[in-house]
Amino acid sequence: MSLKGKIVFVTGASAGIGAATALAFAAEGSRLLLAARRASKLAEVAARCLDHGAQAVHSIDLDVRDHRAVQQSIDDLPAEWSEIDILVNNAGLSRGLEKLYTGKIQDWEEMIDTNIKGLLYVTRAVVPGMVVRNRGHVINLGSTAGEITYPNGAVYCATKAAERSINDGLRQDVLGTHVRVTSVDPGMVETEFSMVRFHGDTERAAKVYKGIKPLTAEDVADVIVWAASRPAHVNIARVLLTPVQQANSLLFSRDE
Ligand code: NDP
Ligand code: 8X3
Repeated sequence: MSLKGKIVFVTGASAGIGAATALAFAAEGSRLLLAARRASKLAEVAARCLDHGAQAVHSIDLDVRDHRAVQQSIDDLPAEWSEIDILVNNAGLSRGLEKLYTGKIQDWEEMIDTNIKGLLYVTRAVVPGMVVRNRGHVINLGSTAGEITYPNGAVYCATKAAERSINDGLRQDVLGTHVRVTSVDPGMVETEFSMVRFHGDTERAAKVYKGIKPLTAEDVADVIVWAASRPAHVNIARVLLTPVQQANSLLFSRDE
């Protein structure tokens, strides 16, 4: 299926997987609707998308945790941007890596509000239009963390397990329409993710990837574009991808 001219809405497009996904769709000649909180980073990605071949780019300064702002920004879209073809529900984060009984409630709330509630708010605002038009594709970012919970990560893993349920539930709820629903579930990807998790502790973040060649954001973007470009009658339900040195969220083979 050609992605040329399709309107692709990517949340969390200012960095990492979201930015790489925007660039990958740009190279297909799509029209990019980009959202994140850091407007200056988003502007840089928008400019690069145009250089990469995007037909057009429209950026929205948006915090997905604010459900009124999410609905308003979809309602306020200029007419030429309102018929979203593909939604990439990518905005997300982890905060902290510690035992549940010592975890910080603020960290939990940020993860739950962003990864679960934010994803729901954006889905709720965008999917009704897809159902009315009887076409569209929602691609959610899951994780190996949603499959197998790892120590000290219970709340982040729970948010990704929730993503999995929401992904499967939405696919059932749009049955009878031509809307497609996919979860792309990566293992370890080197992005700003660990820096955000450890609140800017670069040394701790670097240790996560020690002795491993992690996935790149581009590897994940590649899978997202692949899922979106299958023929219209094909729905990819879920793709699980890891670095070759990772078997699942618990088992790694690190170089000495
Ligand atoms: P990054 O930290 O590099 O990027 C996260 C993106 O999400 C940023 O663009 C950030 O933008 C945006 N974001 C965070 N909070 C909000 C918010 N409240 N509203 C709007 N945008 C927000 O991480 P990744 O690219 O690695 O992560 C992207 C997704 O992939 C996440 O859902 C993550 O859980 C998932 N994932 C990541 C893996 C990894 O190992 N890196 C593996 C498996 C899944 P801004 O700060 O400008 O708002
Ligand atoms: C991100 C991958 O293993 O750091 O979802 O949780 S992991």
